[in-house]
Amino acid sequence: MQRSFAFAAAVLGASSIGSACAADFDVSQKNQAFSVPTLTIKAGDSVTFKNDDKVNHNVYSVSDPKAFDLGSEAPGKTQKVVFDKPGTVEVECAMHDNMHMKIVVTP
Ligand SMILES: [Cu+2]
Repeated sequence: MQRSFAFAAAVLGASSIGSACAADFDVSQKNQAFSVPTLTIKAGDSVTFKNDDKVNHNVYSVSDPKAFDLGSEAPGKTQKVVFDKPGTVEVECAMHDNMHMKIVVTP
């Protein structure tokens, strides 16, 4: 067990070490705001972004540890993003300038 894990980690790289005990966190968008201003997670964890609003949102980030763009997301939709590198990820919405949150990814 121990040996096969070490082997897999060596072959697949650092991101697989994180995902071996990865957690998933929920962040929703409601009333044109993110449900939390800041979220601290570990490398390898994922965040499921849910549009709990009556309007579309377009969640994205241009931050170095994890740049992503979920595109225009309709009410009720969810999308999961894996954060495999440590660092601070500033998350925004392309449609609403006031929407902003921070995801701190620890090693
Ligand atoms: Cu929005």
